[in-house]
Amino acid sequence: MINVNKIREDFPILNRMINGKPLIYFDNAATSQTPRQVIDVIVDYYTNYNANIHRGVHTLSQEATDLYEQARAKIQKHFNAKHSHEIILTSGTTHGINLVANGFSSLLNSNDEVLVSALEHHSNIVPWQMLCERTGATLKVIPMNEKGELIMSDYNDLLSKNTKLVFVNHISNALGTINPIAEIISKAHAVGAAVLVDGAQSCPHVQPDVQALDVDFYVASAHKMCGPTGVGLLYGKEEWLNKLPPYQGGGEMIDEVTFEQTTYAGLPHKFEAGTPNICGGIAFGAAVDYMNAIGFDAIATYEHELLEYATNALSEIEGLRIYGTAKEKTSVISFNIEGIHPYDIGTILDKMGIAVRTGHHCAQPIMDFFKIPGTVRASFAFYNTKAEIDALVNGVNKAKMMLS
Ligand code: C6P
Repeated sequence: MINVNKIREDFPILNRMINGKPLIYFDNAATSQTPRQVIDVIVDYYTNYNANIHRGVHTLSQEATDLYEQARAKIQKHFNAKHSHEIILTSGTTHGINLVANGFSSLLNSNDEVLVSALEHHSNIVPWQMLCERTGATLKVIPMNEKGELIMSDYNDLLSKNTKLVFVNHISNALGTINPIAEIISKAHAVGAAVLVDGAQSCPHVQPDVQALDVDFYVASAHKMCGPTGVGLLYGKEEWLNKLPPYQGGGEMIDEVTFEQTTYAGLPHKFEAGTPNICGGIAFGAAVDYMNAIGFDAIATYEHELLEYATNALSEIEGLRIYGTAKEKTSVISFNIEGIHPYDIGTILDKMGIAVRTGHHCAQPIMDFFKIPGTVRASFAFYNTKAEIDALVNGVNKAKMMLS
């Protein structure tokens, strides 16, 4: 059970006033807020042991290295990866996807096909389009229906012996749809294709088990799960990570360098060129601890309650249409009011202290599907309350009155 009042005490930012009103933060799908427990770890790092890692014999460097590697081990445990070296610490989801897409440049040719879902964020479209340009491979799209659910019969038809890769998000950022990734993965494997799952939006809500899913690559960002920006993870099965060439060259990713030739370090360092986001990595570990202490079952149950409550209340507003009505859905509501631009609603809500995202949410193909320029998106986290949702509904009603 979530004790929301107690949890809210962990988030100093929730005491802020915006335009003279208490902040109501409903832009959690863009980035989540940071609890004191994680902020303290960041302050402690820069106050007490800021140093470069894997390089120094001195105490500070060793302390920082130990804590960074402990964070990697926590993340490994959280995602149930078999080995800690299967966890590559990246700068975020986008970095992880680009790393894999770049690696596949030498593994694909013009007879190959790659499948992307219609529900993707631009981060899980553009790197693959660039890969197809480099290799001549063909990009095909798994379509969705009006509810924002992938059409699985079409997916079955698209799969063939030419399919080499499938990339799909676990949860859609624009609509909140939870995709049937276990089924997507097993069907892709049946034709010999590898699967990358974009977990940017799932990791704040569920605890993925990468071994149970048998997924080949799984990527996420710490800043969506109570951690800092600029850090994330790429999980890759050991055999895949060994097959892919390094993404960037530089310090740390080498075994030996001469002017004639360089040999590369083993995993995970082969993919971690340069000084990493050390403080961010350690704070990511603290964020994982924080969320686990609350518990993902409790988080999912509570957020589902918020989703139902908000869906029912918003649906009462005449002229309001919710986009994304999938049966399996997380706590994201995208909506528009007939005849009113989403940006105008977002601006008026901000005057009331309510933070939502407006626009295409970096998912323009989804907006094109619905033939709209964008939506208002309210995304809820475990520290939000029903009283805040009441204020949102009130705010939307007022905005509607002012703009109609
Ligand atoms: N979506 C949103 O408001 P980065 O920026 O690398 O941390 O995450 C990119 C990304 C990739 N996939 C999905 C499904 C995402 O939702 C995001 C980030 C934010 O919806 C910011 S655009």
